[in-house]
Amino acid sequence: MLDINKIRGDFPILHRKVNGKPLVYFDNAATSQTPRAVIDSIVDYYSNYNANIHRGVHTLSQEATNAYEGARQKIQKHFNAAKSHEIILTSGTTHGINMVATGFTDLLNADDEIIVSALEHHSNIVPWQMLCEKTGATLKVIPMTDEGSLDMEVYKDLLSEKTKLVFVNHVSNALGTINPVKQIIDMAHHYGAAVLIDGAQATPHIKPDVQELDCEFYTCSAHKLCGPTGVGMIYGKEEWLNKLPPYQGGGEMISEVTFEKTTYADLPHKFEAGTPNIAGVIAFGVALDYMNRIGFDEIAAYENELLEYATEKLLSIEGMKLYGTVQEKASVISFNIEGIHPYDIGSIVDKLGIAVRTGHHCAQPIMDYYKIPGTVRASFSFYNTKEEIDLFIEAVLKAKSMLS
Ligand code: 7TS
Repeated sequence: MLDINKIRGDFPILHRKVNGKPLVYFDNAATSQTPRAVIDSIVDYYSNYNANIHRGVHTLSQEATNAYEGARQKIQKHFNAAKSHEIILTSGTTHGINMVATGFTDLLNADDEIIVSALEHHSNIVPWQMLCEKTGATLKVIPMTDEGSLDMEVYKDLLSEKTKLVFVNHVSNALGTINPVKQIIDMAHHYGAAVLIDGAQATPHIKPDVQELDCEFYTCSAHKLCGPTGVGMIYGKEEWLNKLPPYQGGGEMISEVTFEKTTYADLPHKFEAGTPNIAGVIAFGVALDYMNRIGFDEIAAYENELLEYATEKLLSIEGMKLYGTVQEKASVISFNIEGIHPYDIGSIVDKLGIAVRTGHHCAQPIMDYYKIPGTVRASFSFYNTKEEIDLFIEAVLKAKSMLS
């Protein structure tokens, strides 16, 4: 059992008011809120040991380097990567996907095929379309079903000796569907294809084991799991990170530079050109510590309770249409009320202090499938409560009566 009151006490922002009402924050799939321990770690860094890393003999630089590399080890442990240099620190999921997509430019040819799913965020679609434009390779799409799951029969048929890469999200940001990634990975490996898993939405709810999954790449953003914005990681199997060229050239990623030839640094530095977000990476490690202290099993069980509670209450509203109705779901609810634009609901509930996201959620193909402009999306975290869901339901009913 989680002590929600104690947990809520860790998050300063949860005590503010919005439009004169206590904040109810249900936009966790966009970004999660930040506990005091994470905020303190950033203040501590800039107050006490702000210095550039990996290059100074002086004490501050050594302290900053130790804290930064210590965070990498925490991330390695959290995801159960075999080696710490298989963890590349990035600015977020988008960065990680682009690093791999750009790196594959020289590894694909015009006869090759790569496979995406219909449930992706734009950041796991557009970089691959750009890769196909450059290489002439073909992008194939695993279709979705009405319930918001992937059509695995079609996936089976799409795979062939031509398939070089498969990239899917672990959890859909727009619908909350938890995809059968282990099965997707095993099926791709049967044809020798590499797999990238976009873990941006899974990592706040699930503790993935990259060795057990056996994926080639797994990427996520710190800001969705209680860390700061502008930081993330991509795990890559060592042999694959060695195959890919560096993403950016610059300081830190070299072994030796002359005007005739530059040789690159070993992993992970080959992919970490320039001064990184040092405070952010350290804070990412603190955020993982914080969430692990609470426990991912406990988080998932509690969020599931919130999901079931909210689903039942929402379904009792006349004209309610939920999108994403599979059993295996993270705590994300997407919905519309017949005859009402999602934006109007979002605006009215905001006046009542409640933050939800409205629109296409950067997943336009899903909206096109349902032939809708967007949805209202409420996404819950372990610091939310059933009382907040009651306030939300009241607010939605109020919006409905004002708009219909
Ligand atoms: N992949 C998925 C599945 C996502 O949900 C997001 C962000 C990204 C990638 C990109 O992450 P970033 O940290 O690099 O921006 N999703 C959302 C969302 O659902 N609402 O706002 C951002």
